[in-house]
Amino acid sequence: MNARVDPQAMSPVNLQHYWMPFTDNRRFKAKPRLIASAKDMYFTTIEGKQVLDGLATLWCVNAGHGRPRIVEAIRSQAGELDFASSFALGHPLPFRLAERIAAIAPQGMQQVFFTNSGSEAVDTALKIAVAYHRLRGQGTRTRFIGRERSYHGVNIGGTSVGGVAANRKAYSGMLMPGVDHLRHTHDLSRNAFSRGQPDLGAELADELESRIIPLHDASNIAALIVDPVAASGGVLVPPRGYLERLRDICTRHGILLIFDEVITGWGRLGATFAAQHLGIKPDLITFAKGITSGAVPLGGVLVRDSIYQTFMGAQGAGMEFFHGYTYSGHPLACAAALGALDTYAEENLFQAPQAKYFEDAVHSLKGLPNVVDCRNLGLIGAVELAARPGAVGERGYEVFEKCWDRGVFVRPVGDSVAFCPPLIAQKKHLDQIFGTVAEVLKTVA
Ligand code: PXG
Repeated sequence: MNARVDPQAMSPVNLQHYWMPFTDNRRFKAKPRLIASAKDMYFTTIEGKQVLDGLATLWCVNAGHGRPRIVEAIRSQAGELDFASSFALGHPLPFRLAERIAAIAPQGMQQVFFTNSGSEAVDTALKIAVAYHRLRGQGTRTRFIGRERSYHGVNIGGTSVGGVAANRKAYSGMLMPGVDHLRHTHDLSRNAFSRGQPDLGAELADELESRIIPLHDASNIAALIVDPVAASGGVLVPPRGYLERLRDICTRHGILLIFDEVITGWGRLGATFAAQHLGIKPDLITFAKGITSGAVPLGGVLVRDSIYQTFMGAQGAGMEFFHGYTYSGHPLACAAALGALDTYAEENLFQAPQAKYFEDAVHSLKGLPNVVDCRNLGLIGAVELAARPGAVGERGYEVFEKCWDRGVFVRPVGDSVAFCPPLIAQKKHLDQIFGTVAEVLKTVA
């Protein structure tokens, strides 16, 4: 652990002008936590303190921080070609990257559309779904089904299909029409302390066919979107058989199934995507975060070949899909992604090597004060605490702050505390994370 403190970062930082995203700005600015540098599993704060990254920072630094292949790829690409667009012009990198992704993607999903973020990937997937149905003469299929407590980013489409109430509240009047939601799958009365996928709850999928499809009619529904593990919704692991049932129902009714794999992709569960780990075939997969191990923003949509072929087979000449971002396929992002994929492959990180040790560590928290659930899948997990009466989220936040003070970064999601370490985490890192959380839980009333 070499503390490397940037002298510039040590100079006082004026906190006034930066409006921080998804942050209690007033609380943060009263007690800031500023990172100066990061290497492998550790941050160094501007005070020179080492903090273990127990959340792959924001569920994305899957290869760990400052990994040489990624750093070098970005550095050399910046000197070679800083930017060329992909609008009727091109450069080799996004083609190369798409080829690399296709080689490790699910069979039959060999086409990639690039965006800059998960939010853009989600809105792109929704547009692909509607445009696809229209091209096939099913232009009435414009509705979407999401799920309570699922998170699909912050753009209008993603906020509309998302099911995190706090993210929707202020924008109720501007959300997309024509969206309905399945109920979420969290049920501690039946599934508390499940290791891996809970045994009970597959039947929750049936609501799609028994309630939602009859209400709207399948001929009006474009797609269902779900995150295989609802991560920022509280790490909700899908019951055994649940996603399979959703797949079957969608197939029966011509509804596309979108897996939002922004967090579950890139090795998090022990395969490139959750779809492969769980053996389920979605029609579209959205991804972001881990594709570059967080080093440069990049997202995208992986598309079933038959959907792409529908666009390419459309009548008449001209652009097939009226959609794209200035920075779709940005050279620096593609270079970072190629460096990340090299790192993942060389170190076999997609096998989530410590998943079993992680499971035992998460469940070792059972029995500590206020713990009502421990849950996990692959290298993602959570401990849920009973909420304080009248102060939902406060207990979770206190655990987060006290862990930080003791040199471990984890994320509070309401009164759950989420764990999502970089895939390079070794046993000693997991011992530090869960040892610290256990110590802290004993001090939190
Ligand atoms: N889908 C999923 C499943 C995500 O987790 C997005 C889409 C959006 O990605 P971008 O790159 O646009 O942020 C995400 C992002 C949290 C938290 O509270 C999680 C995310 C973003 C912000 C906060 O844990 N995930």
